[in-house]
Amino acid sequence: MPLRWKPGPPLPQLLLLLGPLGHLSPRAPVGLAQADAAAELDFSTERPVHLVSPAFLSFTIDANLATDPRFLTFLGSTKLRTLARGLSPAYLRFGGTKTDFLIFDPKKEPTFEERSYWQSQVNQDMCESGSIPSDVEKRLQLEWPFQEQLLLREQYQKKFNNSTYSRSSVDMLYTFANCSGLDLIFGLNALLRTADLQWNSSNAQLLLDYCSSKNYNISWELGNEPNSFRKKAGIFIDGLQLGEDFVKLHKLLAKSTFKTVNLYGPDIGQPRGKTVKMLTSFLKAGGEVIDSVTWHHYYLNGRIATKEDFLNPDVLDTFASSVQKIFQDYWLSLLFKKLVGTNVLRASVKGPDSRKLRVYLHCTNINHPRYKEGDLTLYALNLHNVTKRLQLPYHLFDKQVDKYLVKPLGPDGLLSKSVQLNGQTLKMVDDHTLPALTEKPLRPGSTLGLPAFSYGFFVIRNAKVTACL
Ligand SMILES: *[C@@H]1O[C@H](CO)[C@@H](O)[C@H](O)[C@H]1NC(C)=O
Ligand SMILES: *[C@@H]1O[C@H](CO)[C@@H](O)[C@H](O)[C@H]1NC(C)=O
Ligand SMILES: *[C@@H]1O[C@H](CO)[C@@H](O)[C@H](O)[C@H]1NC(C)=O
Ligand SMILES: CC(=O)N[C@H]1CO[C@H](CO)[C@@H](O)[C@@H]1O
Repeated sequence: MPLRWKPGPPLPQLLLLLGPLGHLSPRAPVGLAQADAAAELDFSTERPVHLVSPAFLSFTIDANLATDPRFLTFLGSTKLRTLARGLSPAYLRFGGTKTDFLIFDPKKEPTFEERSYWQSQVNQDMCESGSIPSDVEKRLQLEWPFQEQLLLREQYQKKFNNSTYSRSSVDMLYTFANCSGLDLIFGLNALLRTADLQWNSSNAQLLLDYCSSKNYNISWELGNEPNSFRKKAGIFIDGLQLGEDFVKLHKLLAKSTFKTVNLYGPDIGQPRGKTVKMLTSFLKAGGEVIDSVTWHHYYLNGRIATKEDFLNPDVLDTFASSVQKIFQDYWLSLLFKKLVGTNVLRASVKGPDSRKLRVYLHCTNINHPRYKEGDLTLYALNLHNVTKRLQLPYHLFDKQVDKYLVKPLGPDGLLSKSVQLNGQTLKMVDDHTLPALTEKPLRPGSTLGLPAFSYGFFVIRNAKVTACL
């Protein structure tokens, strides 16, 4: 199954991207004023249409965090690890534009910040004891906005400088992944080239040797959005060449302790036009050696979003940076992980509301203690600017349904820094503890109300759906 990085479950991002346009007033009456009838749902639950990986909804740490490796020390934060652990099982991809501008330097010394992190390890258990000394963390946090400016400037000017990272940086990243229950995927620099434009693998070899010596189980990629290498670095690499480079990397892996790890690629940008041609020729030369085809999908230009949503690019640009800052799509992702199982079923909305009322149906994740085999999880996004109601198919009409409705808190609407679940604000209990995600049981026979621009999960209990047994 192909891995698709950006979307995870597609909707958390989408909800955020609607931000500047949707105004959800928390005090508005929840739709009962609307006279229109509930939209009828149509489920086909005879058999799953797809099986997704339990790691569906995975995430990336942008490789630009290593531009100045001092900031990798953030990965020692207990709070961040607790948040990340909540989303396990998942892949953690370390990648992005900077992938092709990072060089491993095994002789480089750890930074002061990294050293103070490792020194804080008082006992043998890497995952229990470590955390950044708080003065170091505070100082890095103060300095981060300047670093962010620098990174944004690089992106804006499309001029990327090479940076080096040390063994300590690799340890930092691996420890974060391992202690958070995540499978690390590391993107190798594909812009290191010989005079005749073949991939120069010598730096990758150094990194593989180091990771082998530490017994690190890592999967690999080579390059990020190679279709725009010309724009980023003035070098054009065609699909065939890139395919051959992957074959070379595959050989290096086969010779190392990494025989069983995975290789993913080619991480092209939006698959259209010339980029599709590149993918086709890449697959001819390198298709045999990769475990999954990867490409990047951006909701910013999404097909699902309506024209009106994306009319103003300026708004979207500012919004993208806000999204980076807030990280609130986290809670949706957490709900998704806890409630949604791997079997995908077909669901649709009957009638004219269907395009803007997006519904998805899965078997429920039965790792959740409240639910059992045969239960269904419906999740739905209302893109309408008024409340909509959904009506379950007739045969499920009398089932008990648990609602998990997610709404932003306060006047900032979808840009709010806080999220409410069923009216309760979600926040960490302490650095080690995520809040309980408490359901609201609905009366059997109720319609499922979704306020304007809101997102809801509905677990249909005792549905006894055979495909989920
Ligand atoms: C590959 O890169 C290394 C390190 O920069 C360099 O020493 C070596 O000569 C390069 N090999 C080729 C064939 O260009
Ligand atoms: C390495 O990680 C992969 C998941 O990415 C897993 O399937 C595999 O079993 C692991 N190998 C070892 C030797 O732990
Ligand atoms: C809701 O959207 C419709 C078009 O879909 C528009 O005519 C109407 O003015 C909008 N109402 C509000 C309150 O934004
Ligand atoms: C190097 C490595 O894989 N370290 C640890 C990662 O985490 C698992 C359990 O969570 C350990 O068994 C590994 O030793």
